[in-house]
Amino acid sequence: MKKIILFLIIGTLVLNGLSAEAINRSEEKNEQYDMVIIAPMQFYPPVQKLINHKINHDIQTVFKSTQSIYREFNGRDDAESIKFFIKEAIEKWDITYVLLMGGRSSLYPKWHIPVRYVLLDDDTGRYTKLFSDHYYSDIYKEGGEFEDWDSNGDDVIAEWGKDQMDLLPDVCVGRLPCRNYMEARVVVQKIIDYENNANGAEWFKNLVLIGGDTFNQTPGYEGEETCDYAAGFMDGFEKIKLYTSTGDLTGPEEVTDAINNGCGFLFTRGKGGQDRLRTSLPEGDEIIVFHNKYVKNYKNKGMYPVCILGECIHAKLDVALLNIFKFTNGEPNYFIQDCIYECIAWKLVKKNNGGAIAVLTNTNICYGTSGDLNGNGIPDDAESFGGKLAVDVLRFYGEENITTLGDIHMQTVKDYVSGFPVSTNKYHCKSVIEWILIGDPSLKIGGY
Ligand SMILES: [Ca+2]
Ligand SMILES: [Ca+2]
Ligand SMILES: [Ca+2]
Repeated sequence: MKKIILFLIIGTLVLNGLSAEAINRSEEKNEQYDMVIIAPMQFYPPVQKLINHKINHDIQTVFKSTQSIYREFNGRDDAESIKFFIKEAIEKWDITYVLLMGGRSSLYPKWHIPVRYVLLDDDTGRYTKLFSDHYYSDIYKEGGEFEDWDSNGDDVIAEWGKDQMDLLPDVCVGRLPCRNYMEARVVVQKIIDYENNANGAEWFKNLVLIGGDTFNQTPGYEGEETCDYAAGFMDGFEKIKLYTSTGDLTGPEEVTDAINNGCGFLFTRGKGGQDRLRTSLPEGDEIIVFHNKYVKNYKNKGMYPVCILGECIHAKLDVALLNIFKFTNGEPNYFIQDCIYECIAWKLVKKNNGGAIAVLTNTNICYGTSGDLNGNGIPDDAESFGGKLAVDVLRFYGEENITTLGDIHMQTVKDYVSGFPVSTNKYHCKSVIEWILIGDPSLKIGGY
């Protein structure tokens, strides 16, 4: 046993040494790249496999280890060092996509790749800060200066009411928040299988829509109305409507069946949860639609949907068992679920031989509305906040024919930032900074 452990340790050391050289060589090779993958050195073998696959499809891709970033760049913290590197990668290599490959490291509240916390209290009485990957996408202020999200220069980054943030994205960012080597291996294999095999497949043409009565206290089935509106952009897709009003959605079983039958997209609008998604039946009883405990039932090998989960907090990536110490120390933003409930978005993407290829969702509490008060025939829920961002994924795919996932995510953000007062209204600001892509931003939707 001792010998095996020794071998593994030595193996890692050798690997680290070799990879660093290989990376330096590959950096010198090209002048231009489409994508950079940022990951800790220990994920290098699956990253290299993904790079080979991407290059086969003419997405010129390069690896940059977090270790080398921290050596070469001198930000105020690790996140800023990574952002300095991304800026250089844009200017030196003209990159379009940044894949952050790394999340929490194991049980510890440490990060393979950190998130940026934003201090914004939305008065919902729950969270006074949230994290955002949009930080890595908003590289420049208007005029081209580096956007540090600390406009008042007090060294407190991203403080609502004090720091003005540009919020216009400059590069497409997606994250695969792998905690370990095994997770990295699984998600890389899923991406390769998907991009090589989804094209022309029957299952891809299925669009699953999941909704019910989001707000019992107001008339109408808000979730279903938003789903119907989103479905209107998807000509040529078979719409599979799992709605509570029709009796087609009564619990998690119908959702499991729909996933196992295969679908290209799965769109939901209901009530959120870190490890679950809920909606209501006509008589008002709440049902669970998704839950971590059902993910093991998804046996859709090779038929992985892009999931648009338009609810709260499905991408709460900062869960770690040892948050328990922060929790007991009275940190206002940690709750017991932040110690024990893995988030559903990552659970779906990292599932081996099943689940999702990517999830677009929110890292914190998001908002919804009801009815059509502005009388334009469009449900108001689909016109602002998380509802609009979710709907716009299908709009940019179905109507604008954008087929690369990161481009779509970036367009939804640009559209939101230009249409709403994100720098003066904290609810609009929060809506856009919490909207995250859990997946490969260069993913070719529907495969090659
Ligand atoms: Ca500041
Ligand atoms: Ca209602
Ligand atoms: Ca309306």
